[in-house]
Amino acid sequence: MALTTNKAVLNWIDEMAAMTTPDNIVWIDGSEEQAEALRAQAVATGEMIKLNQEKLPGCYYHRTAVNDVARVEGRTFICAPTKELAGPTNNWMDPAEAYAMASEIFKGSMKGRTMYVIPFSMGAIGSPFAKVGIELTDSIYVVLNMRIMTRTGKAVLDMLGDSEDFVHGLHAKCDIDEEKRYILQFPQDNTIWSCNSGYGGNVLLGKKCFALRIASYQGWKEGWMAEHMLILGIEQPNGETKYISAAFPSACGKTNLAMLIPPKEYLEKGYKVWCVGDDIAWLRINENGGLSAVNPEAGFFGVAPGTNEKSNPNALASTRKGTIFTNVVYNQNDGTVWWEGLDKNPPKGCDDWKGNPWDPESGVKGAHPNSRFTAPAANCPCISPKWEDPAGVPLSAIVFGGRRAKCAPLVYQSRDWNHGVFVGSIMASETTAAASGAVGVVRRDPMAMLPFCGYNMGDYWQHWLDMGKKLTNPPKVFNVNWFRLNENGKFMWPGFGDNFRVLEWILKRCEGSVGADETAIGYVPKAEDINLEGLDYTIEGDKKMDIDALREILKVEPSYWLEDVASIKELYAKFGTHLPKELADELDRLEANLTK
Ligand code: GTP
Ligand code: SPV
Ligand code: MN
Repeated sequence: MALTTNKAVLNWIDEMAAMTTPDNIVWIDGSEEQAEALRAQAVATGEMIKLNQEKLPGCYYHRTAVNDVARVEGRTFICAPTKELAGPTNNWMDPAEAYAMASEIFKGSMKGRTMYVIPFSMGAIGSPFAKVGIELTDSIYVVLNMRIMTRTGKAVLDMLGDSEDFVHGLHAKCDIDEEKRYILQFPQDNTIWSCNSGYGGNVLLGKKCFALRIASYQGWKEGWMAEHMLILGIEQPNGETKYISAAFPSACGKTNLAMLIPPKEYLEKGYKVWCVGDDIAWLRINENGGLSAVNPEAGFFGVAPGTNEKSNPNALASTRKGTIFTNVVYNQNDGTVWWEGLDKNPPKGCDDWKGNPWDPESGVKGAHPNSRFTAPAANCPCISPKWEDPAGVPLSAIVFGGRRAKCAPLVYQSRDWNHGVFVGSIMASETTAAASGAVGVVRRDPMAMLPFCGYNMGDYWQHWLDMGKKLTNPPKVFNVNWFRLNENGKFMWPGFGDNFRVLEWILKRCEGSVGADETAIGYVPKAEDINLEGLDYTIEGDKKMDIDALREILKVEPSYWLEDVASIKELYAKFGTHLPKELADELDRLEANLTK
C-alpha cells in the first residue's frame, strides 16, 4: 500500500519498478513492528546474525562481500551536464550516457526480490533546514541501517506533501560485481543511482551521496554549505557552551574528537564536551552574521577498530544497544563482537570478518580495518541537548586537519576568513582504509571533501569565499594535526582526550585571551600557552611528552612547507579559470613568507 498520494513520488517509483522488476514493493513506514519483521527475515536468510540480546540488546552482525568493504572513489561519478561543472577532481560521466549505461545494469536486477521504499529526512523532521529523500533498495541491511542513520517513515512523506523537491535514490545489490559497481550522482536532477555494492557509504544514500555530494551542490545554489565535519560543544565551568566544527578526512578522527572526554584536570574544573554530530554538518548564516551548524544524520556509522574504553568510551557505549556491526570479528561462543584495539584479549575460536575460522595469534587481522558500527546517536552518553535543535548551533571555530607524519604543526590559526579558506584548500592527508586503494599515501584532500564535493571544487572554494563576504561574525579558522611522527615512526602527540588541550587554546584564541607567534603559515601557539598539566604520555622508551617535545611539534619547517607549496601549485593548476584569485594570492604570499 502506497503511503502517499504524491504523484511525482508514485510516478517515479512506477518507472524504477518497471526497470528493475521487483516481485513486490514494500513501503517503510517507520514502525518498530515492521523493522522487527525485517530483522527476523534478514536473520532467516543469513543476511544478519542476531547477537547476544542480554549483552547487546537489539544488536545484529553483518558481513559484506570481501570485494565490497569501502567506498569506491574510482567508480563514483558526478553526472553533471558538462565535465567542467564536475571539475578536475571528480570523475565525470555525461548524464544521458550514465543513465543509459546504468539502466542496462538495473534492468531486471530486482527480479525475485523485494523493492523497499524508504522515505527519509536529513535533519529533524519539521526543521526548516531538513531535506527529504526517498531510497529504493532491494537490501534489508540498507533499510535497517537507514532507520538508524536517518529519520525514516510515513512522517517524512507527510512533511513532503505534494512537493517534487526530494532526492530520488535508487540502489540495487545486483551481483556485487566490482566491474559493474557504480555510484552515480546527478546533482541537477536530485538523483542518485548506486549498483553492485552493499557497503555503507556506497549504499546508505542519505549519507555521502545526498548529505554531501548532492547537498553541497544545493548549498552552492541556495547559499549554504554541506561539509564533511563533526560538530561538538564545549561546556565551560561558567555554564556557557561554545561550538566547534571540524573537517578531517575519512578515518582521521572526527568520531573520536566529537565524543572526546577532557583530561581529569579539566573535568574537575567543570569542562564537558557534547557531541552534536560526528561526520556531516550543514552550515547556514544565522541572525548574528555567524554560521550555525546542524547534523543532518541520526546515527553514527563509525570506524570500529581502535574504539575502546580508553580511546572513545562514548562511542563504545553508543554501540551497546540497537547497533549493527559490519565486518568485525563474530564471537559465536557468546554472540558478541570484537575488533582490533577493543581490548588486549582477542576471543578464541571465532570467525573473522570474512567468516573464516580465525586465530588471533596468526598475525592476520580479525576485523576489516574499515569495519564499522551503525549506532543511534541518541545512545551516546554525551549527545548534546541541542543535537536536534532545528536552528542548529552557532560556531565559534572551524577546524581543518589531516594525517601528516611531517610538515603540519599540532595547531595553527589562519589570519582571517580568506586565509582560512586557503588553509582548508591546501589540506592533505595520508589515505586510509575508508576508501578502496592504497593506504598511507599523502594526497591533497581540500576541506576533507575531495571524494564528496558534488561540483567543481574551484567553484566550491569560491562559494566559501562568497559566504565569508556575507558573514559579519565569521568563525575563526584553524588547522590541527594529531598525527606527527618522530624519526622512529611514533606519534609525538598523545591525541584522543588530550586533544582537549588544543581545543582550549582554540577557544582562547576565539575570545582573544591568549597570544600567538605569527609565522609564515599563520598564528602558531607559544608552547607555554598549551596546558600540559597532568599530561602523562611516553612517546617511546622513557621519553615523556614535555614542553620541549611540544615545541618540536609546533615547529614550522620551511623545507617541508616548500615541498608542499610545489604540490599545492600542481593541484591549483588543474582548476584554470575556476581557481579563485584570492587563493592564488594566498599561495604566493605563503611562498614569499617561506623564502623571506
Ligand atoms: P569517517 O567515519 O571515515 O569519516 O572517519 P572519522 O574521521 O570519524 O574517524 P575516526 O574518529 O573513526 O578515527 C579513525 C582512526 O583514527 C582510528 O583508528 C582512531 O584510533 C584514529 N584516531 C582518532 N583520533 C586520534 C588521535 O587523536 N590520535 C591518533 N594517533 N589517532 C587517532
Ligand atoms: C567516510 O568514509 O568518510 C565515512 C564512511 O564516513 S562511509 O559512509 O562509508 O563513507
Ligand atoms: Mn566520513
